[in-house]
Amino acid sequence: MSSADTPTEIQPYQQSVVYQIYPRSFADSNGDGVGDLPGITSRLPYVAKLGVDTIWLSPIFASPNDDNGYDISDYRAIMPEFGTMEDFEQLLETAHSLGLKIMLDLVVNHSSDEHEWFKQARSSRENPYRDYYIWRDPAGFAEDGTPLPPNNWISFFSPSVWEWDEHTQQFYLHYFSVKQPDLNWENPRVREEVYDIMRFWLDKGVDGFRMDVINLISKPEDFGDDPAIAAGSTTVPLERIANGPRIHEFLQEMNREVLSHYPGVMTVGETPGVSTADAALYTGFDRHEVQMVFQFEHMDVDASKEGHGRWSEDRFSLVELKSILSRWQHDLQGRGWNSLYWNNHDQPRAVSRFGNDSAQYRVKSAKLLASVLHGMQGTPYIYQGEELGMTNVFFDDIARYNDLEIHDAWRKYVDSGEIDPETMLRYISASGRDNARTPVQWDASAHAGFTTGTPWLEVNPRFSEINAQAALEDSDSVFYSYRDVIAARKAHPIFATGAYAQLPGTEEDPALFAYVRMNSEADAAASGERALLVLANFSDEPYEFAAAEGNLSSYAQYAGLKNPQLLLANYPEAERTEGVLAPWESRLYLYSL
Ligand code: TEU
Ligand code: CA
Repeated sequence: MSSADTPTEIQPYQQSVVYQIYPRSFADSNGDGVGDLPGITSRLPYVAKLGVDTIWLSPIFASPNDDNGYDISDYRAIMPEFGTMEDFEQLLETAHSLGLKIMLDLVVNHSSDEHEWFKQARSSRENPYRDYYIWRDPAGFAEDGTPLPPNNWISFFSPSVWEWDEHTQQFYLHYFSVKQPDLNWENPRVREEVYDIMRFWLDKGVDGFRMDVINLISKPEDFGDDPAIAAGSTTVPLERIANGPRIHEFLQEMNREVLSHYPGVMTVGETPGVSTADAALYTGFDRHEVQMVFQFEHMDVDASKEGHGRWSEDRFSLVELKSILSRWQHDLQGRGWNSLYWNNHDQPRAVSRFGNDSAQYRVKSAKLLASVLHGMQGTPYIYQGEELGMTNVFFDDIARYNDLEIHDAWRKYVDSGEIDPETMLRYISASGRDNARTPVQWDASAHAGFTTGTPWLEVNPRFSEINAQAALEDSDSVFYSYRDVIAARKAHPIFATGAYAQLPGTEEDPALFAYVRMNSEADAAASGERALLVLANFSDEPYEFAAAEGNLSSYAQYAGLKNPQLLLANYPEAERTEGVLAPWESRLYLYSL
């Protein structure tokens, strides 16, 4: 970006809005109960109607589906359940004809254990592919001869990050499941393989990549035991494994070797355990790494206080949420670029988590969340069904869940007696990943119109009320509010340029989220837009607020902001009260020159 006295040059990715599709759950075209590529293609006009310009497809590649495609066995092949390469080419062509770009999911921290590389690697210590993965000798042997893992680190999906390979008598490293061995990025041949895969897809015409846990690819130098785990912690030692010593070198190399040769390509790295200072390095405008990262701090606001990771049903604190998001806005302003998201395929549903999914407030609070997120600086990511206000689900039996993380947590906490089954089922319903993965609700027919067969994961029972057909027929639906906020972003450059600040004095307010986006003189002169004001009442009670009409006269620093134009509101004019924000009411004002 630029200095204060010249107008900001806005890059296309900074005005993009991305829609994430989880192919397994989006639309099934052939009745086998599993979403597929032709299903996606048939629904592209729906996505285009929303007004987004880019789609991120969660993995579509050959995979044994231990982690639903995040365990890839062939990076150049389409998962047979999803269709063929021709189906993909058709999808890409249709998307492009509708003005939609396609980003693929690049999952290269690990492969599947069924990838040919790993089959070779585990066949003998001398195999040329051995060094594609990370192998270690045991720390020793127990009295009964059991090999002891090289360290005590806990993985995301199973007790240890180490799995013993009987045949070659060494452990291999896996930060995720035992079927997701970590690739060895120290090996230049591995990096070349990855760059070749990227070129393969870019040459086919894809428009970008979302890079799975990309900040875990550079492994730490110190593989010593983790003291917190030794003292009883049961969570992944993220500080040790994230942002390793060669990470920036690797990303700059990837950029030099591949990305820089494809102008206009979009990139976002998924990066658990990044601070804003790290993010400024990953996304810094002059650093040539990635355009943006998915940070996780706001996903941790409602983490378990008992040390059970995500497994809890505690509500978040708005004060804490505001402080996190505001820090990210502030720290990346002019230095790097934010991604903005409330949910994805790994998170519970936004309206259930941050809003109120009761019949009374579901629609209002879903619309509020759209305005609050899209009003910030960054590139917004909408997760399929979010635009319908889809909600969390409750299944009364662990067997009805699919996600390996949920089943792993069940073994870890319920089978061990630490959490009782009823409580754990509530925790899963509040925070488990399958909340995001129930099929998209297209209409009120059987299985919500997702499939004519039996869906691989049950449909959320609220589908007769919450579905795309009903939303499209209702001009007051969540869908049209998303369409409006997306259109507003595209129409008004200030969404990209304005500097963010919470409205002074509201930081500690437990119900009100209020912020201003202020253009520099140069950006105001160039666009005619001076400021945005976003007001949102995150509560079931009315909120009295003098500035509710966009009247900021009591703030000296905003004295010049006059005659606000109400750009977005989630209550109709007849239901708006002066000086009061109704429950879950949000307003977004624009101040022009
Ligand atoms: O997620 C990585 C990650 O850090 C988490 O959000 C994680 O999945 C888990 O939910 C932590 O509790 C990425 C993918 O988005 C996820 O679907 C995969 O399972 C994971 O990597 C492994 O590829
Ligand atoms: Ca199918």
